[in-house]
Amino acid sequence: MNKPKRYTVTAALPYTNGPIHIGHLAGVYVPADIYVRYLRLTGNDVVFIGGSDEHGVPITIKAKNEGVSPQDIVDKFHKIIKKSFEDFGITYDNYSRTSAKIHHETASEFFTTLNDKGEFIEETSEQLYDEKASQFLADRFVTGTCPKCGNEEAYGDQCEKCGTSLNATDLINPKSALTGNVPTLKETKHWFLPLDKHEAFLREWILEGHKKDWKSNVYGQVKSWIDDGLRPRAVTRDLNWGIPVPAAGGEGKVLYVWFDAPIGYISSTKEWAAQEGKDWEPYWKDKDTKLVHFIGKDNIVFHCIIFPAMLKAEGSFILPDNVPANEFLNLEGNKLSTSKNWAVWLPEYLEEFPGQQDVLRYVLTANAPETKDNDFTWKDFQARNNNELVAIFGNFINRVVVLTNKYYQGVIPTPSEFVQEDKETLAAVKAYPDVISSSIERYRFREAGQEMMNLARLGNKYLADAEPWKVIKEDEARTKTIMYVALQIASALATLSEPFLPFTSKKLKGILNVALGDSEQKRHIDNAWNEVSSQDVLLPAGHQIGKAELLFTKIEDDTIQKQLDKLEASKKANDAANKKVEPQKDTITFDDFTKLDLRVGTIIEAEKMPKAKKLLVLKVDTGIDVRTIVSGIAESFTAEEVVGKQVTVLVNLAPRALRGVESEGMILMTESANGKLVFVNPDISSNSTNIASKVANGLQIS
Ligand code: B3M
Ligand code: ZN
Repeated sequence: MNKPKRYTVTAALPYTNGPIHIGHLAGVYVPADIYVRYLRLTGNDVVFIGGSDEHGVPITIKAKNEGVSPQDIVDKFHKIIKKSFEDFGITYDNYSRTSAKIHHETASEFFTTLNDKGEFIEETSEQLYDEKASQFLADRFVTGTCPKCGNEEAYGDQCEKCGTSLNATDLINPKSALTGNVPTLKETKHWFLPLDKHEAFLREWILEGHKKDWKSNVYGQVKSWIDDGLRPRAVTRDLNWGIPVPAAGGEGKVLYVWFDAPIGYISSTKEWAAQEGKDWEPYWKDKDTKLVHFIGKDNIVFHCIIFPAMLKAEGSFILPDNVPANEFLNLEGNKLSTSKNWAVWLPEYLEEFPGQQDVLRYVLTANAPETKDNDFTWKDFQARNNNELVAIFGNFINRVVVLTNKYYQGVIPTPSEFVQEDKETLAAVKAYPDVISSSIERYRFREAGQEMMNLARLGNKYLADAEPWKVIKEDEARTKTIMYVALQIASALATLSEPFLPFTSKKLKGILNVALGDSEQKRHIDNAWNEVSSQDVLLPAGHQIGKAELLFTKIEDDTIQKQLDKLEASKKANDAANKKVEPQKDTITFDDFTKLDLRVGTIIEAEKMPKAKKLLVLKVDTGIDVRTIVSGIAESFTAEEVVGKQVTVLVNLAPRALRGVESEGMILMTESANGKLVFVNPDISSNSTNIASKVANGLQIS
């Protein structure tokens, strides 16, 4: 498209069944906020839309478990989530909720329009039913094996492992999440959106039209979905929490959450426009509007296939220009998980790192899972804060402000002649707005954030090389020029850092005593960003700045250790909760037991079995002979570490061939209390004792 007239930017509506964590922030909300702040700073007409997704099965399950109503759950978490967004500077123009009246009306109307146009198929079919709970099972009410990838914990609407969107009846071995029952089939009527009917359009629009500009992870998922063949998809459910189906025969049924939730973007825009006295329609219907959806990778099919098919079927809406979905963020090497409490929750972060929202925003941007899943570690968080924010950005600003106050009582000095380095530095600063823009416009926020930091680096290096603190002793005129140049860089940073570090930018603008275009004055459209390139003077001589204040503070090791300890505690609690004790096997007789010939042996050689992950080939001195034993311990022990070990060997086990190697006996292993594989330790000095007989005499093998 040519330069858009306006932008409608949306960020996924979070399910309102818990607070949000760093994964949400990194994947969706920080990039979306960087994008809109940048658009505002470049003078664009942009509306940033969000809200809470308050329908859907997980909310009803949580309500049921806690013995409260779904409304209680969403009221509680809507407030918490909305506050987290405000706290972290996510500058929505409107944050609505799908339980709002305007949303119920908008979604009902949308459904009715499609229904009246004959865009649905009404069909009675057999659906999964839980006899015990007297309830149909769809979406998260049912789990089973994914027909595509074999994941045994796929849900009735989606497999989170391979991303495939499923119908509940597709699941192999379905099981009710409510009662654990195996569901039966029962007839019920539903409205289906015939996605197959829209296949040709989707193919042309995405596969041909957006091959180049959509991210390859997004394009790839969409392509494989379309190539697999699209099928009609039910857009109604037999539930009582949601938006009632506004059609004859719809009693007792509600709209499928993924039908109503994306319409939430439209309702939220309407709500905003009404408050602002604006017309919402151009933001959704004018072809010169650029619509961009920020989401996580598990939402791709809904935003790239189902919602566009709905919009197309309705007929009067524009389609997204881009859907820059991110991959997932992991935490210290493991998948973020609410149920395992493996997460950094935003309200908790704020309690433990008060006022340090920008540090988290910065680290999450630097590590954003843009092209692949990525890992958040507390050590990296500390390093990026101490080595980049404190040592580069903070240090540069602090030196500039302290010296300006010390030498000139905070008044920007008049420069004399610019030498080569000054000119080069000022020219380099002017290039930054375009460099950062180019990354942001291609949705490469990591790169953009690093370029912003490069500008701070440039400032830091300029000062370190020019050494005004030395020059002042012999050349006052030169010192003034140096400080003047450094102050221009500081001013450029105040503007260009805003999308990434909004709190810092604000503080810096306060210190520099400037009212530079600030994207939070949303209705004030100017072009502060481009002024960094177009204007020779950002801070004029004679301007009075304020006193120095620290922008960032060093994070100490013990602070980080506290966070690591917290995660360790989660892990322990989880392991304890998940520890399955195997039931006792059938009893054996004493005679059965004495048949076992157990000896203490010594491993004298060991090597890995080629092409077998688990197997080690051992030579064991049993006292009777030296024999070969193949043992499945290679995932817990290396060949080197087992050589010389004393082990307990069952020597009269019938030999058998494993991968072509004859194994004559078995090494006894067991699991320690923390689930690690350990040798049954003979702990007996004399070699080749018949342990079975000792045990029979009351001696324990530990
Ligand atoms: N609530 C899923 C999620 O939170 C869903 C997004 C809706 S966006 C319209 O991941
Ligand atoms: Zn799967």
